[in-house]
Amino acid sequence: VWQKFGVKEFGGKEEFQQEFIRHVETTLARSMYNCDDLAAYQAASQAIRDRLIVAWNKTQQEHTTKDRKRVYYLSLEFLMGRAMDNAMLNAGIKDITKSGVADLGFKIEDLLEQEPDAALGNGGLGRLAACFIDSIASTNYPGWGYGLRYQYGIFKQRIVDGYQVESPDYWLTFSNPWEIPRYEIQIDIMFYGYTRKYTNDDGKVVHVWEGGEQVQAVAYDVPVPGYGTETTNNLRLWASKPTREFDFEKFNAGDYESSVRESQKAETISAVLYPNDNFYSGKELRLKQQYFWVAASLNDIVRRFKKTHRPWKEFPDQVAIQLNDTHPTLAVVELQRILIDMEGVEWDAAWNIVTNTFGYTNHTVLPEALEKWPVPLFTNLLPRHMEIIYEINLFFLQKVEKMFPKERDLLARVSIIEESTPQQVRMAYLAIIGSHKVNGVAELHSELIKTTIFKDFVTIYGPDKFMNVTNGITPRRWLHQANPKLSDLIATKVGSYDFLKDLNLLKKIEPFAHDPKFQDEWVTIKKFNKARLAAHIKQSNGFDVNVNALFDVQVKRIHEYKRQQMNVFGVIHRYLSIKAMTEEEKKEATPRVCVFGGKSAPGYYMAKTIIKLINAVSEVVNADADVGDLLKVVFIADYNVSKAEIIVPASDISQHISTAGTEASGTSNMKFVLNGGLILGTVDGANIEITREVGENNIFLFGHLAESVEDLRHKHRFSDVPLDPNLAKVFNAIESGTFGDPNIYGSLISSVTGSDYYLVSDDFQSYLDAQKLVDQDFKNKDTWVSRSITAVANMGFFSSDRAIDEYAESIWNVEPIAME
Ligand code: 26V
Repeated sequence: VWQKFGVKEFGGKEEFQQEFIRHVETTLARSMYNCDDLAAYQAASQAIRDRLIVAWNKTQQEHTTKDRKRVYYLSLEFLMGRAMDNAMLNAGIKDITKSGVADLGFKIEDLLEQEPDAALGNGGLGRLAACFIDSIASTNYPGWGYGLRYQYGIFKQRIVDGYQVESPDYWLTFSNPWEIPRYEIQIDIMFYGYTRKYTNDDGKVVHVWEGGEQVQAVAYDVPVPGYGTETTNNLRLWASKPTREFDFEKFNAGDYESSVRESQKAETISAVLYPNDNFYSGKELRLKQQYFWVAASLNDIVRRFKKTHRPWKEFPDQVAIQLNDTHPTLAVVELQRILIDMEGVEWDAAWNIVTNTFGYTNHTVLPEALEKWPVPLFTNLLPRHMEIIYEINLFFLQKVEKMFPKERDLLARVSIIEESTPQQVRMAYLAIIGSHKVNGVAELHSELIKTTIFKDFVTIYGPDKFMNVTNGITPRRWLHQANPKLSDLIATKVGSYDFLKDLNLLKKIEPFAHDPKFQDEWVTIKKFNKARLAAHIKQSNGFDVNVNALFDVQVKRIHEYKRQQMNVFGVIHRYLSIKAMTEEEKKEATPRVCVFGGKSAPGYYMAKTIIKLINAVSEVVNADADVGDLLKVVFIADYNVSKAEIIVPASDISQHISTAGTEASGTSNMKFVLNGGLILGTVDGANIEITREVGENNIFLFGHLAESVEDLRHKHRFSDVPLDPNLAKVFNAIESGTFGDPNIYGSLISSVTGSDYYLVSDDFQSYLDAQKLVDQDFKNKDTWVSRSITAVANMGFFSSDRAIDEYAESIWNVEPIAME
């Protein structure tokens, strides 16, 4: 089946083997007698890479010749995971590679294990970017990703004495076969310095920016092969290097050491990914990263446009740029600067070009995640950009004043500059003003941004500028790669693997939801995947879990708004209930394995305390002979993309239990359901649309709705709200030392007994009720499996291919290019 759309340039198995051996002997300078799994992985990936490069070249040539509009996805994060399996699948060469290495004495699974994750992202936002570029290639859009080539990805997590301990993720130790360094593409980037203006011979005022520090951006290209298509797009990642003539003066003055030290500083710009998820901290190096990456990318895009010799006004007909959150918002200012300062375009004409080029995607309403840069820091680092921002703001506020002459407060509210001490640049406002479309990532979220954080902008621009594009996931990685057996079973009913390109074809399995044979096969696959996870748990955590138990999973970044604390309080409640059961009652109870995983931002005390509590509970519960198989608690360390590929297919239930209105979309919710797990969740983010698609009988919803959240918070602030009685019992157990030193958990408990900002107590009873229903329903195996099948059958909407089509149609105005 795969061979059908294999990359044409890739010959058969023998050719692959020849290439493999050649790479072992020449590229790696090893012999076949001295080739371990790591070397074999490297040789195999070199052989695959060669093919990708051929397809890549062909695609780029085709796109250049056809000269149609391209889309550029600017994201500071691309959480790609491993590349090899994906490259084989998308290029249609998995079978020949597999049997090719098998003949030579290697197991393909062992080779795949050798690859480190490309973990250049924190969580949902970064993984979404990875799914999106897969879909852009798979649906034949001419599109590039632009990001940073961090030397250190998201830190590695170990659990020591129950606590998270971070260590650096230096992922480039053995070089990276999936990137092509482009040493010839070097772009000078300026920082600091000062601005001047003068009047030129034509009487025009010209602005110049004399930078104080210069670094160089070097391009690294990562081919992005589409699935079942010849299209291979590009992900261009920038690395910072010292400029050629770094600090010549010092060098010549004989101060060699400090000269080298200075030059090394340049490399720190792209050295490390900031490990915060949904939290902003105004570090200068972070702003430097943003400008470095934005300036390099725009320079590249503009250079490509200029080669076509079109007039500037056609720029938006050739170029669409999507801003993944506010992190690349400086691109708005940089493009305006290029046009007016470097290219001599008039302000208004330039601004038209800019606003027609950009689209902005918002990914969070959490106030602590919104970027605001202090004006003094900004002015020092990017003096000319600050001037341009003032100008943009002035024109914008003049327009608003004209439209709403009597509303003085409005001007202060929507100004890009917040009048605090010090003043702050509100990046989201700048992104809105500089874009022609603004979108949220799920229906509820897109409504919320219109009625809360961006309300005034809806008044000013009207509602059409604001829209929704619900997130999606790539079925290639999240179904076929992660769960090949389920994909194969589905293919027997769909009649082909076409559902991997048109996910709505999943509908064809719905008639088999009650078919006993199909159900049996479905259950067998789920068991297999649970056994695979159980083996992983045995290896990493050292104990056995019962594969017949209900696997209940919550894996995601640890954050109070995602409410892992509510989950672990629920686990404690379950533990206390089991302790109080008679032997008869125990026989009736549903055994559970509660799986947790996720990283806390290194400086997030409360999230770290939650991790400690989960591990403390795990230790006590798992060692308690009274409990036996009825409850096991597992914290899987270092949750990442490749672990998700093992964990996601193994869930019976997964939890997506954020306080209503706080999780913009969530995307792992989609992954779990696509793999036959059901959701226990709140009425939040994409859970709402998942419910609509799969039917409310096939999801366990609970908790207060977003519209009640404000009132509830108000009540907590201004009156004594009694603590939920079951939660009180849980807190008593913690405070009496059941899980070790209770002092450790003091602040966690008082965050709930106090203002309970995330409404843990308010939702707790409803949560327990939903959990009880899950326990009961899981006993009825027939209905459970038919619900699982029905849910999967209705997940077509959540393909990232659909999301990309929506962006292409309503924001980018780009069309697919068929390869000839
Ligand atoms: C990210 C970062 C990264 C490090 C430095 C500071 C900082 C500040 C803010 C943010 C914003 C992160 C927003 C985010 O990750 N949102 C998630 O986006 C997912 C994809 O749309 C969505 O599924 C999740 O619900 C949402 O939380």
